[in-house]
Amino acid sequence: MRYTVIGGGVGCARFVKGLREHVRRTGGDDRIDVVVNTADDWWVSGLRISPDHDSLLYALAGVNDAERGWGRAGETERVAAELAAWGAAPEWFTLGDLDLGTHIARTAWLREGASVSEVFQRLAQRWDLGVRLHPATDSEIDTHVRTEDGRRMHFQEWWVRHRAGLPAVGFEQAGIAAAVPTAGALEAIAEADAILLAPSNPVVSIGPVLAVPGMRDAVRAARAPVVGVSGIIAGAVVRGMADACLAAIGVDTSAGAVARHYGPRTDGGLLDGWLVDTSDAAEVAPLERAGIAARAVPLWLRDADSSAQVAADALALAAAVD
Ligand code: GDP
Ligand code: FO1
Ligand code: CA
Repeated sequence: MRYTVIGGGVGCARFVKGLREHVRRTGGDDRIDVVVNTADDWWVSGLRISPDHDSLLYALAGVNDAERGWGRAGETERVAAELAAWGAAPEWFTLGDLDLGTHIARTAWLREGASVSEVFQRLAQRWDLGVRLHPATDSEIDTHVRTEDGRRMHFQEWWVRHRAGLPAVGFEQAGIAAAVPTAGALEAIAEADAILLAPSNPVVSIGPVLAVPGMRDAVRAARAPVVGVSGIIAGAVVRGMADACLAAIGVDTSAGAVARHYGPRTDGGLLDGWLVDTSDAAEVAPLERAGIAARAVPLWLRDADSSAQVAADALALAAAVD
């Protein structure tokens, strides 16, 4: 079987690790592909950083800083201190020494003409990830945030410097109209036996992937059932500031509102099924009435067992709606 996940950074990494664990435990030779958001990517200090990809890469390789959710374990910041001394990096954005190795390698390859897809492949060769990562597109589609007070800034400045504290009125991916899905992403979607939306930030992690021209249509046209996992439990995001993103686009921070935001596949949307946490079981009946098969199961991705179970539950729902 082939499973294709669409997602972003930390939440996607936890879910994909659970899916990988589930596949390992069931002894299958199933294949997992991830279509990864690249709209968080940013040019800083002359280097191209790719937070969602790197969160997935490091987590699947087991070298991530699990507490922060980004960057490497055992990190040092000697170069960052020098960059700060030179005034060559924003003081609110820290690039660790090990992490800088990744950014320098990526930037070098990009400058030699490698595509983002090729960079993904080269970085993945170092570790046995057990999962294939594909950028949604090889084009630069950096998210920019428009704030209520009329400013427009890169997503990283809004998210890290301002901790998503500046009320936003919209998010846009510059240049996305000219972007095309990568061949790897389209193949993974077309050949999947199940397509899973990770419990990622619906606005700035999954939204940009789906906004690449042709991507939504590819998902809707796929033969595979599409099942999503709520990243909101009991009316709150599990971590991060996705609620600030949802508020900016007028979507309530609830498991049901996010599912309706993606929409039922039978009515122009994407979802055949949706998992909500047991604490949100009241959302199931309304979602069923809206044409989205729903199940209430524990959705905390705490460890290998709980994460593998969430993955198993998502696949069980996919089989039920197929
Ligand atoms: P980011 O790009 O690094 O912000 O990570 P993602 O967008 O992939 O995922 C962030 C989302 O994952 C947040 O909105 C969280 O609500 C969600 N999330 C994090 N941990 C968990 C978890 O244990 N269970 C569930 N269901 N969602 C989670
Ligand atoms: N997040 C922070 O809150 N502070 C940082 O200094 C920071 C540095 C950083 C460096 C590389 C990288 O890949 C991610 C980094 N992040 C940092 C996380 C990142 O800004 C966001 O978590 C993601 O873009 C959200 O998806
Ligand atoms: Ca992200």
